[in-house]
Amino acid sequence: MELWVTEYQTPALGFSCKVTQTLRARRTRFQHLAVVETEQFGRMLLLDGMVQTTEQDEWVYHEMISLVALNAHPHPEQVLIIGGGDGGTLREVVGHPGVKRGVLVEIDEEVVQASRDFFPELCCAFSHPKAELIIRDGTEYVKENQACFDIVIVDSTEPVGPAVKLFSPEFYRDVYSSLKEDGMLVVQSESPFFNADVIKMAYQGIKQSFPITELYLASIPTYPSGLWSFTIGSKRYNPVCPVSSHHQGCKYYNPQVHEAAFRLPGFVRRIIED
Ligand code: AG3
Repeated sequence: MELWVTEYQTPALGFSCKVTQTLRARRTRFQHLAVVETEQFGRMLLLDGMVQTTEQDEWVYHEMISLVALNAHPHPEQVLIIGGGDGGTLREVVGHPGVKRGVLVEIDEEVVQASRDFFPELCCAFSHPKAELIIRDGTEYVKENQACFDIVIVDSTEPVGPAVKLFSPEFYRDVYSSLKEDGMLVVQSESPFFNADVIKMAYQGIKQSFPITELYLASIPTYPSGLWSFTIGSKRYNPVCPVSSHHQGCKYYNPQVHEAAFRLPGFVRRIIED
């Protein structure tokens, strides 16, 4: 019998992968978690039926959510990641030579456990000497930690379930306060084809607190529409800048991609300009 897993990316569109093995499928305290082995993309982590990461294309997202800000900031020493319990973003952060400490605050420890059990390429980050793992609600953590981070990365799920708060102007204000005076925030802000409302919400919310707000894009085959966006809020440094960057070992990110990622097609520009 053939088994397929389908993410309903819109009410009228499904993205399906052939499954060779179901490795975990259970409800955690916060969400439904599944890990399946797919023929096309290797192991895949899904939360509430939405693809979070796969062995075959995780590097695009994890490089692009981390390295743009890490290379635009002149001294990215203290970095906080909210969400990202699979460890992929943490791996990029602690692998950056300028970083002294990468703190990951994840609400659902079962995501971390799934990564430890099934994604060796991601969970290797947890044992890195610069890494610190905290199981907690990130919104509380940022309120209690003022003016101490150079970069905050929000590696959240979609704005449903535990992640709703992570897309609010109040949360962006708290992140602003948790950053040093020249700090930067990066969030994953969904697909311009299917989630223009989320992009608008993130962009406008960040703009209320940060003097510099910029959107950039990357191509991720397993996410809805394949075209994904990230939004940066910056207190001082303009991320749209030439970088002589750290990119050894990268498969997607390099200095040219850094500059190109901020060049937006007309329909994307209009989402943030309206
Ligand atoms: N977090 C963003 C995943 C969003 C995917 N959305 C979807 N499949 N509808 C990924 C976490 C990886 N560290």
